[in-house]
Amino acid sequence: MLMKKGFVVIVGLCFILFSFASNSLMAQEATPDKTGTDGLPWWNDRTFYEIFVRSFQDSNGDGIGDLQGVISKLDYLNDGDPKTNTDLGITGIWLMPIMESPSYHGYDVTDYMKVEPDYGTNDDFKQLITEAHKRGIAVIIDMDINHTSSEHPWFKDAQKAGSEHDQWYRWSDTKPAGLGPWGEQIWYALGGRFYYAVFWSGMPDLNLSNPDVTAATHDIAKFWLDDMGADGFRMDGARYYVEDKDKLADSDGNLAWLKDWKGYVDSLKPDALMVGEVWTTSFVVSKYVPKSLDMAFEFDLATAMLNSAKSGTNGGVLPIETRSQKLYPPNQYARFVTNHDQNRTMFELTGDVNKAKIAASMLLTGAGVPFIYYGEEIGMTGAKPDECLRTPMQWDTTARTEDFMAGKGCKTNEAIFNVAAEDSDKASLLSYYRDLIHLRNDHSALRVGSFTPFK
Ligand SMILES: [Ca+2]
Ligand SMILES: [Ca+2]
Ligand SMILES: [Ca+2]
Repeated sequence: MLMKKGFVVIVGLCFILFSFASNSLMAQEATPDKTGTDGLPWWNDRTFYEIFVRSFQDSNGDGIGDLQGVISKLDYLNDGDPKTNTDLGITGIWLMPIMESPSYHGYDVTDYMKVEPDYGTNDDFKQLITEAHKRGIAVIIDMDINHTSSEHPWFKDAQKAGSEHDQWYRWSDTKPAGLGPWGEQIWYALGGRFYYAVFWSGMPDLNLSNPDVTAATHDIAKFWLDDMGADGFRMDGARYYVEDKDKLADSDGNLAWLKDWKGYVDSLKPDALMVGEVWTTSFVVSKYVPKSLDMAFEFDLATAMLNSAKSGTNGGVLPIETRSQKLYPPNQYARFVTNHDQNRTMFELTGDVNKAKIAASMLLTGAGVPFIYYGEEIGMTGAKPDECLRTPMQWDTTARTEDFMAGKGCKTNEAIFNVAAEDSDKASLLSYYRDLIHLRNDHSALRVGSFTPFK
């Protein structure tokens, strides 16, 4: 059981109060390290920040965000000095895909051992790890092994039936009946056969039931943990790795495969974090934790928190918070409001800063490990299509565009919501996020405490 150092109270319509049973408000604790607190893993001491590298900061004037750009902005996230609170207080980063890819988003990889050239080099990544660690920031990376790019050399070779890589993907001589989880096409014609791709024709699913393919994914994990120094992985599309006939998601085989994969990762680096995207209801998500994943994103809770902030009512947050405490091992879930696949929080809250502050309060004072999508802390807006959820970070009033945004009609709000304007404004959303994250950093009750609801 958790030590009851403190508790968070949610009363009625979104009023959130704090109470500290044994920690005084003046208590200052050291910057969290990887030893963990009160017997919980190190990640429970962290607040993570999700970065889309292409849109964060450009370092070399080509207009494309890159790893050196991220390095140049680390002090914004955390200056490494526990005595200052002028930074955001971030203690973990999730980098969206950084491996070589032909797409703007990078979820379709062509070389798993190489940083996307738009973003820099493998050495740039190692430098980022060094600079982040210096500041007390852990770095996890997107691991995208359900599928490769259709441009990956493995898939190109696999198109020759009987080749070494033939059985690395899922082929059928005739087109199987049935559609995907969203009613979409999943079998695509190529060279007289059909291949399986659950997300998109450009991302053929790997045949992870093939031990050779699993071995290849082990090599990838080893490379990033041992050679490159990553602290863990965000497992993309973790419901879909292994199919069982018509069961395309959450099959028993999927959970078993992921459990084995996690065992391999733990054998390499026992404290590596594996947080997964299992985008479905909590009852299914919780089956993955802790054996197949260390943590998973709590989508039901995210929806409830957003609806609550939007409507000004409890919005079902309390029952889901309470349920999460029962479904998962203590505090082993990732809380967030929205991510790179969803309309931005500020869009959903129609630009209402006070509502955004309520959302931030729920995000940063609850159990589990909070993840903040870049720009959420300054109130960036953005609504589908996906490109418009991933627009350049608004450091100042300069309107920035990326090639991928062309023709998408993205509406941005940098004129009002930007770091420069909000930095010195004590009433700004940025200041509010900063205060809450530092409060969480300073008080273990907020990071690893238990939760007691009051009516
Ligand atoms: Ca660049
Ligand atoms: Ca600091
Ligand atoms: Ca799959």
